[in-house]
Amino acid sequence: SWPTTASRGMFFVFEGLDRSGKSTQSKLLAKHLETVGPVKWMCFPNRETATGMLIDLYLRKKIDLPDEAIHLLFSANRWEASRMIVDELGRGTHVVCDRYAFSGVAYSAAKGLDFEWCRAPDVGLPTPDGVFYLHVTPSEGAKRSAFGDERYENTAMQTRVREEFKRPALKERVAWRDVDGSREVGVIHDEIKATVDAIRLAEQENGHRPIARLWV
Ligand code: FDM
Ligand code: MG
Repeated sequence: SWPTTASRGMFFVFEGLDRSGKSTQSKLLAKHLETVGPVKWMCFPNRETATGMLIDLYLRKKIDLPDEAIHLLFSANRWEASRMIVDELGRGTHVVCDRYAFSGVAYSAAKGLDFEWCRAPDVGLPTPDGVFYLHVTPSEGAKRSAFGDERYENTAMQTRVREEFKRPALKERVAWRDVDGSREVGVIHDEIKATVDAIRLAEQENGHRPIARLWV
């Protein structure tokens, strides 16, 4: 595990398909946590970094890359931020993240890459204290705004990704919670807020566990 101080920030991740509400809910949680202390909101891919610029070109279909190569770039994009995440948590800042390694594995495995091969490069990243998987039924998803024209934004791909997100190996030693994302924004937020506050209280009472490494 990573070295940490006695009191550290908590690390929460939002996962799900495109248009599942991750962005809205992660920002609402960040706002809620700001009432108790400093918060850092982040998203993956971070398109601003060196690897992120290539990822952005790939997603906007300006460049092509082999499935293996883009998979490793997505993972590298997280490793670029890993030290910063650990440092922020160590400083007592809560970190809220829109997508993480779980999207990395689910989207690449959905393209046909071997699941364990996909998981390997992300093994050892900082583990979240809670993952909220927002799920919406395909019919609810269809009611939401139309897909954009980035790569992966089509029904066939989303259907395959949904199946990959069900794999138990994705959730091994991970505090994973399925959240019904078909409900009203405020209802979903209240449920997540209650869970997060319970996790924070338990940590305060039992002492903070060190930040574990993902899938180790
Ligand atoms: N995506 C995202 C991946 O394929 N692998 C990853 O590791 C991550 C973090 O990139 F289709 C996909 C998921 C999505 C696309 O993400 C861009 P946003 O959240 O829609 O910007
Ligand atoms: Mg998208």
